[in-house]
Amino acid sequence: MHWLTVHLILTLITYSLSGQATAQSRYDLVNAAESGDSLRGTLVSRSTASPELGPDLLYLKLDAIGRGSDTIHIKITDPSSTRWEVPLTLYPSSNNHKGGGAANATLKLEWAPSPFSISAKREEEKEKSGPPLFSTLGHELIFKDQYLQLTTSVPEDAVIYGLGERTSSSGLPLLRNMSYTMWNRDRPSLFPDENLYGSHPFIMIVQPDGSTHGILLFSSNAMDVNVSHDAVQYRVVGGMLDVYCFAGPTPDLVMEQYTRVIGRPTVPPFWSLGFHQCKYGYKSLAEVAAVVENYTAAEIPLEAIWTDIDYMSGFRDFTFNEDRWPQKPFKEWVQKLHDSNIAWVPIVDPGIMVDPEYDAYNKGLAADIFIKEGSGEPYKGQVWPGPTHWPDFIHPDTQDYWQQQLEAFHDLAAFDGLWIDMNEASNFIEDPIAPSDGKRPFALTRSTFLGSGQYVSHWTGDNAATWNDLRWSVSSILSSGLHGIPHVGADICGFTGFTTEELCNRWILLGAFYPFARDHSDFNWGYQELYRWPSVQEAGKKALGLRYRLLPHMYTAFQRAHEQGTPVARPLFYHWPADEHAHKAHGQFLLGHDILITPVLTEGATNVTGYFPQGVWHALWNGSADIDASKGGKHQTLNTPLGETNVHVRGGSVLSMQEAALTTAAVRASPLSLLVALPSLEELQALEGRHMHQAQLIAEGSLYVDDGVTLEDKWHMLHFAAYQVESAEGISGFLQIRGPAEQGNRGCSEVNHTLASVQVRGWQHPVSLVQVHAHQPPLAEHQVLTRAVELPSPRALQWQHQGSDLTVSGIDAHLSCSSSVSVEWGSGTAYA
Ligand code: MIG
Repeated sequence: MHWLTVHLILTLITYSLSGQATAQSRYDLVNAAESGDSLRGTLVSRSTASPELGPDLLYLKLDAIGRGSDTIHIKITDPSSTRWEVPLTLYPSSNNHKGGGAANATLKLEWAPSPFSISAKREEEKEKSGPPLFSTLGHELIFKDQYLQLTTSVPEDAVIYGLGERTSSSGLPLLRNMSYTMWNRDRPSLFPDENLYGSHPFIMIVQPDGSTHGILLFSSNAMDVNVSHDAVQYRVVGGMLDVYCFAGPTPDLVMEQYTRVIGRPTVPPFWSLGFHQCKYGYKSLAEVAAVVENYTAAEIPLEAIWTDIDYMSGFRDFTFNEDRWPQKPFKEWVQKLHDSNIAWVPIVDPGIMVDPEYDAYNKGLAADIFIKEGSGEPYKGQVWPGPTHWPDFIHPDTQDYWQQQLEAFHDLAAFDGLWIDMNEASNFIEDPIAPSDGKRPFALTRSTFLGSGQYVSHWTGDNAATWNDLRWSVSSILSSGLHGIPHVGADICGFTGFTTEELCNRWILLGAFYPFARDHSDFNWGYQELYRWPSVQEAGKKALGLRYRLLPHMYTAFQRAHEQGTPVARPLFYHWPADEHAHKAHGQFLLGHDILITPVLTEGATNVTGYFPQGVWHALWNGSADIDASKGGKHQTLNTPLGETNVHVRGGSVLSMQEAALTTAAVRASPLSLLVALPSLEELQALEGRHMHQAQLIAEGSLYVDDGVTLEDKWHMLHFAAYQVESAEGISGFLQIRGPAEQGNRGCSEVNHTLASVQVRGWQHPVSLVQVHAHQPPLAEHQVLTRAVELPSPRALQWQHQGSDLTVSGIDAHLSCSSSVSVEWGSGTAYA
């Protein structure tokens, strides 16, 4: 019987069994051997389950390793035959359970031999009475050739996230009593609540007290995951049971543990954080060149122009249609784009046309890298070009073949990145481009799987130009981040269908803060470049202007994603897991830890109600209101007319900003300004009267610095810390800038910033003196600075104190890797 038929029948027969507390494992554990961090043994079948699905495997091998660490890895497989396993070559070799910092919880295993069950619990004393994080106790375990079933209990009152990729119409949390299918397919993302282009069998489970853990089923087989009121049941059609349990106990630590297994996200090249314009259906080189000119004329930032399959000759990869996209003029045009720091990104589909006149086809046949039928002939399918073969991207020779094709194509026109579409048939993308100058690759992919974030950026596929799709895009991008693919965006203004001026206006106000920001539309529908409507042009300028100012902050968040797996766009619960309202803030997200985006997502609306977790939120968007939620998280309605949105910065943070510009190259060349967003007055007052002359930390932040393009391991992190100090003369504050907090294996980056200004938001004390000091060598933290040396040119220094905003400009301090600079303000002096 075909597996699909089996699967369907099974769904009908066994659905009613799911979550039954009385069910038991059909296996006994024999020859159990515990040693060190592992438990190993043999599972022996006791009785038959669902015989209509085929015979049970009588003997299984159990390996459970990692007790005493933050990650337990349980693998159950057939010892007597080779079964499908996700190719481990695609994952970090450190793919193991070891590691983790002191904050990580650790796990212990509990198990019963007959009937066999296995559970993982945190070792900490206070966890004793709590529910296990993973437990098969009381659940059936079934292992047949084409049907594997594993169930774990989950707390009834927990919120569960994960199981992408789908467009969720109900927000980010998973619903209970729902079946989630994992099976990659070319299904437009405008259809909500269905499985789409990617599969990520990972869940994050957050209990009411905020304690968080994760479970990963490391399998690429088709499966249903049934989430019931008290259990999560995996029904898989092949492979093996390969489960990881991550102890957390915070969302951040779960991400660290999870991405240690599947691989950490790559840091995208800096330029790729700029704004991208794309369309399926651009008719010619002349048309696409005019689009770029119109952007320039409208003074809207444009970082990259994309071309869809339109440019190809008969949809053959690596070719140009000579009538309307002649290669020579195209190549020259790309050169001109590069002269203005604009990138070109073409689509390259994975399918190769079957055409004996076509070089890529002949070379592919000769290299013997196409996916084959059982008969040994290359598998022939049908996509854009007509008859098509697909390279087997995990074949050892495919990398060379693809690389050669891309190099030849790069000679035809120097692309800066690649766009990979229609790749659901093959989940795995090996290092997708390695341009000849060996720079950091940029590739955007539609299909994804566990660990794709190591290599690629992602867009959410074919959404529609509707208000629902605008709203749904928030949880789609957040979900991608939780699956380790932080560089993600949805097609701005909507792909399918005619967008409207109002929708496109609202969409750029949201999309400007997607980690990946691209406007893209479908062939049959109208044009939706931002300059097409004056109001959208204005909204685009303002929103992208703020995005570009925030690029150093966003880029720093990408480095953190790379180091620790932390998403760039984060759901509110990520930092407030014990706040039930944070779990329901479906229309908002954080960029990094410190920036909160609250867009209008409803047609005709001119205000929006957002949730503001405990703290003070300083408005960063000009015209938006500051929010004081220092007494507890609160909902607040914000007046937000068309053309406006809400962006807030968290009190307690130091934000790095550069100047708005039309290209990211110009942003990188602009001076740095730091925004010191202070906590509430009450919090600051609570620090007063403690110790005279003792500096109290009031805000913190960091900045990642590298050249933005190469793969060289030369980078550093600057650290910013603002303090408040009390002396007999009054209260003063200072911001200390120090590097390197961390640096690359090959040392610091040679890139230096020039600090132009510091803005302090929320300073309520009088200011009569502002000074800037350079220190050498760096001084110890939490100490009042003493050996201050004035900077050579303090004459340009200016400051203004209005309300509680203090702006210090004209600083002109050079920030290299080893700099130590401080900016001091107040009525007394912090420097004794
Ligand atoms: O069958 O290349 O999702 O972004 O414009 C459609 C044409 C193929 C689907 C992608 C879309 C792209 C389109 N592609």
